[in-house]
Amino acid sequence: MTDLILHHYWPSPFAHKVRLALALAGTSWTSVEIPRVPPKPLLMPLTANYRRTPVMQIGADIHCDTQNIARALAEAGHEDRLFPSGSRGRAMAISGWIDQAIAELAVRVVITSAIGTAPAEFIRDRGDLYFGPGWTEDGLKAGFDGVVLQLGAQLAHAESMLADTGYLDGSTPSWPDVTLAFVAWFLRGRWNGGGALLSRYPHIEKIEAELASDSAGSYREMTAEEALAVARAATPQSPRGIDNPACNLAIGQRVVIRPRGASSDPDITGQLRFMDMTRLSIDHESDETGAVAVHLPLAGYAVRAG
Ligand SMILES: N[C@@H](CCC(=O)N[C@@H](CS)C(=O)NCC(=O)O)C(=O)O
Repeated sequence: MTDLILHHYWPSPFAHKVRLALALAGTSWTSVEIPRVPPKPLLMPLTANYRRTPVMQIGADIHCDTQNIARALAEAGHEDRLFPSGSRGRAMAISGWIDQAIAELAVRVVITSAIGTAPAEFIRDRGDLYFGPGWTEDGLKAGFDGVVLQLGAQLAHAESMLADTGYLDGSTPSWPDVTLAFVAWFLRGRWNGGGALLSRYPHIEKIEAELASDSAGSYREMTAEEALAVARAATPQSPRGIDNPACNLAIGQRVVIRPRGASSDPDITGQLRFMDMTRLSIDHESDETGAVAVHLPLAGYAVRAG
């Protein structure tokens, strides 16, 4: 099978989500380390300017966003391990809720608690990315206690969902549990109040511990230059076409894509290649990569003619 090349950095929580999924899938993978803040000159030629972490490369097919990466892993033969209950839709919905409702608050807590210790450039970059225009360090600090209360409430909902089987979807670990486990890993590792908060949620801690047991899985390292050469030597294998009645765009049309909401993310641009009900793909070309296909989820991203 073609290599699963993960472009990531080890402290990245969303990358950890995918590392846990790779371990759950029991598959080997290839690690390319990328910078924590831009510039990312050896990544962004591959992604048509998507700057976030992680990115999964399969030859000349470039998968952005963890929800879309989970789908790519399922399509690469790991459906049974990631979505054992048979309902990928339900699993994606639960995972999406955890990303939006819990991870978002966890990021706010961790970044706020890092003010004064993390490099100012890092705080500025993440503030512009996550908190919208006009955010301030003082505003984050003033809201901190209230955010911790909200986070605790959302974790309590997740904890109660685990009461029956110990897992979020069925009776074995799956993609939604991976999502909860990455948030727990992030809170525990990066906020000194994380351990105390999590100790209120024994079912969540159990999932965290179970999935962490082999969290790096089996991987080898590759340089970013080698990964670009892999893309150059390959051609995209993903399909073309539109299978979405709400799509008013045509194949080959130039499109602009942005994460929903106000953020400093750069525009992602390319020619529309594919759209079904949950995925959007564009064709993109650069000297470094040749022709690649870049894939994103529709949920959470705004696309328009460009
Ligand atoms: N919705 C995205 C969120 C990814 C995300 O925000 N990742 C963080 C790192 S954990 C990020 O990109 N930070 C800025 C960067 O790495 O440049 C996903 O599920 O992949």
